[in-house]
This record gives sequence, C-alpha cells and structure tokens, in this order.
Amino acid sequence: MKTAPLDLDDIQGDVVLGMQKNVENFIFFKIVDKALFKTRIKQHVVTRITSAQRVHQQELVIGRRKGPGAKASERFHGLNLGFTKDGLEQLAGSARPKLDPAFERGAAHKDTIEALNDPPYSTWRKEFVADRVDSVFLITGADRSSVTFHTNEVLRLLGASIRVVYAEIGNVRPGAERGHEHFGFLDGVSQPGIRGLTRPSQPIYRPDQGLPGQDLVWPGEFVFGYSGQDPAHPTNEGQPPPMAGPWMRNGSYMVFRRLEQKVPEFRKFVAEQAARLGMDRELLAARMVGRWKSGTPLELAPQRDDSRLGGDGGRNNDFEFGDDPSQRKCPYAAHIRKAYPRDDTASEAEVQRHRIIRAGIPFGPEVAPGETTTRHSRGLMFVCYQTSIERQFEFIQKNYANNPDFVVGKLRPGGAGEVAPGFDPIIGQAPANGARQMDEPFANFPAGNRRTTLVIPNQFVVLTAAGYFFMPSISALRTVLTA
Ligand code: N7H
Repeated sequence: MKTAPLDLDDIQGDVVLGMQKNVENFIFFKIVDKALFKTRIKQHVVTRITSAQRVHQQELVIGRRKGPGAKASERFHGLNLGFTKDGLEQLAGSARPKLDPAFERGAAHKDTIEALNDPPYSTWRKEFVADRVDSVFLITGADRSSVTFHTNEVLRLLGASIRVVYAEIGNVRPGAERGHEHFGFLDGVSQPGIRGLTRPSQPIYRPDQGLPGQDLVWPGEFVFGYSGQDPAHPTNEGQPPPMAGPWMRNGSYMVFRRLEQKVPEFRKFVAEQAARLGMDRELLAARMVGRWKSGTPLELAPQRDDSRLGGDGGRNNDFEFGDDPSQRKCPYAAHIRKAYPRDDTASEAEVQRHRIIRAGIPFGPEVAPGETTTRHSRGLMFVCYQTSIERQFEFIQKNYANNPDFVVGKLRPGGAGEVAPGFDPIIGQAPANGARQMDEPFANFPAGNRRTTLVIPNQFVVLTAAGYFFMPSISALRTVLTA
C-alpha cells in the first residue's frame, strides 16, 4: 500500500513526532492587538516555528551520537503555536467556518465538563481561568535557563500585541526517574505508528507495524489533508477527515489537560490495598496501569517485573489482550487496556479510530521527604494530537476510561456471568467526583478464581486546567491566519 508522504516541512514539530524536550514552557495568552499580533507573527515568529522535519533531523542526530560512550547532550530548542476557537475568531473573524464541534465547544464549556465528568470550572487553577485564552506557545529546550531565554525572546517579539494569562514550565524527572511520570511509571512507551512516516522494522513479516506490536495508523487520524482509517477495516485506507477550509491541511487538534497527581496519597492507597488483598504492592500498582514501573507490559510479565523488557522498543509493545480473556494477566480496567484496547473488542477497525499521539511532560517538584499528603502541585501536562477531539481524546476519556461497563461482553471463567470491568483507576472519572471501582485487582494467574474489587474513594489524578487548540500548518500561519 503506497502512502502519500507527509509534508513534514509544513507540520508543526510537536504534532507527529514530539519535540525533543527536557523542559517545556506552556504560555497561554490573549491577543490584545490583532493587527500587531499578525504582523509580528508573520515577520518574526513563523520562521522560528519548529517543523516536524526539523524534529525528525534532530532525532537522527541524537540517534547517531548515541553511539557507544557518546552522550546525548543536545541543545535543541523548539517553538510551536496553537489557537483556541477564540483565538481563531480573533484572527479570522466571527464569520469563519466552524471546525470540529468539540473544538468549537471548548474544554471549559459546561457540556464538555459534564460529558467527561471533569471537575467544575470553578475549581480549575484560578490564573488559568482569569481571562480568555486565545493561544498557546509551546517552548521546549534542554534546560530551564535556555527555555526561559527563548521564552523572553518570543515575548519580546510579540510585545504589546498579547497578554499572558498563564504560564507553567514542565520538566522531565531527575536521574533514574527520567522518562517516568510522577507515580513512577515509564511513559512514552506506546504511540501509534504513522503510515508513510514510521518505518516497519520487519517489512516482509509485519508490513502493518512499525516496531513489533506498533500498529500503523493512516496519517489523517492525526494530521489534516491525508487519508484516515477505514472504519470497517483496521489496516485499509479510509477517507481524509473533513476540513472546514483548505488552510487546515497539515494542521492538528491539540488537547491540553493539566492533571495534578496526588502521589503520596496514591502510594499510601496502593500499600494499604495490597496489604488488604494479600499481594505485592508493585503488582497491584502494575495491575492498575497494565505495565510495571519499568514499562514492562503485564501481558508479557504478569507475575514479576522483567525490567530489561520495559525499555526494549522491540518487545515492549509486542502483545495483544485477546489472548487474556479472563483478565488473569492484566485487568480489563487497567489504564493501558482501557486507553488502547488493541484486539480486545469486537472490532479492531473501530479501536484504531480512537488513537491519539501523546506528547505530555511532567510538572512540579519531586515528593519531598516527609510529604505524606500532597503539599506541592505536581503531575502531568497532558498533551495529545488528533483530527477529531470528539472521536479520539473525548471518546477514550468518556467511553472507555469513565465507562465502568467497558470493555463489554467479557465473561467470568466457568460460566459465572458477565464482568463489569469498572473505571480506569488512573484517569477514569465518575459523575460528581464519586468513588470508582475496578474489577480483579488480585491476579488469578496462572489460575484461581478469587473475586476481588478495588474501591477507589478519591481521584489520584485531578484535572486543574484544560484547553482545546488547533495547531495550524506553518504555511497557514504565514498566510491565511495572519492576512
Ligand atoms: Fe496514560 N500512568 O502513569 O499511569 N499512560 N496516563 N493517558 N495513556 C500510559 O505506553 C498516565 C492519560 C493513554 O498504546 C502509560 O507510554 C498518567 C490521559 C494512552 O498501550 C502510563 C496520566 C489519556 C496510552 C500512563 C495519564 C491517556 C497511555 C504506559 C495522568 C487519554 C497508550 C506507558 C496523570 C485520555 C496505551 C506508555 C497503549 C499510556 C499513565 C493520562 C491515554 C504509565 C499518570 C488523560 C492512549
């Protein structure tokens, strides 16, 4: 199957490949002088936007230098720019064509909050909701001082044309925790492969996978202007997603969620519940996520961690869930089984229509000695890209993570009836912040029939700000949007 190559020079770098980042500044702002803003963007900012091509080349440099003994101490920095519906309105006027209904509603709309069981807007970070957010800069780099330097440079170029509403810096965790999120789990292990961009590692035997187990998805699921998935077939080419105008080509929607993580509370809960259930606490935490902290999937190592497997890209995604029909290895509700059920549902074609590319970064300090209840705000600046917010991010949150009946139709062994899997224990949200249950925290592996339930009274992941953005192509930034 021949695929049109992606126009990487025109796509912003964070969208398909994820900009290289040790540190990332998120600058949310309001456009206060439209004409000046357009001039400054056109004259000074567009040329500084980091393209996907640039990110791709930097990846190659890092790959080459990572040879024996070499250190990947690259000083790359990146700049990307996105707009909310209000920002597009500022640039294109109220008569502009309308985009995805979820994007036009926005993350802060009461219907969105209600649909996703999000905490009320009044509880979000007050600086974030203090004014209208039109736009966001993503500024990435190797360390805080270079990111601060580049931030000041960009703000100086924009001058009085904007007013910053909220800015916050995320950074990777230190030392051995690098690449791990705050609960301790390796992140960034599984991403969809993109047809026409991700090269199959075994082109003859596995032409539809990048690395083993990494299913290739048609690029139109993530970038406008390209073929998407066939709704009836997991690998066939489908229609390109509809665009409100040709300028949307090479653009993508970004979902941003500032998710606070209650780390001491999570650890305490896991320790107490593991003691109650009579099981290892690391195994219980792994059964909540679906992977061990090392990244090793439970489907391949259901009883004990095999830490070499976790970081091995050739093996750490090479599994399905269909051959674990009684959740003996991995609970149905485990975060990764909910968020990407692979072959676990009646239609794998359908599952492939709900994929996202994640590009978040942790924020906040490490847990301080003696911090037994959260005293410092920390968590994940969650970012994901897609061409339909409703069918991709919102579907995963609402229909999978928040839906205690998903995955449907699973039966208990020995004809003991149907299973209610429960909520995703990491990101699932019940109505009105209610308690959540998860089925089968105790591992009946390789056999056994002990029925257990995990009751989770509070959220360990709490939404504190959110926004829906459109990340236009670099050419649209240079032309239509700044005309
Ligand atoms: Fe999730 N975690 O540490 O438990 N996530 N996630 N996520 N997540 C994944 O594969 C985590 C969040 C997805 O392809 C891993 O990179 C935390 C949201 C998807 O097999 C770990 C938070 C949404 C995948 C975590 C959080 C998703 C995934 C395994 C919030 C979307 C890929 C490592 C604070 C609605 C699944 C990896 C696949 C993986 C964690 C948020 C979705 C460890 C702590 C909001 C699609």
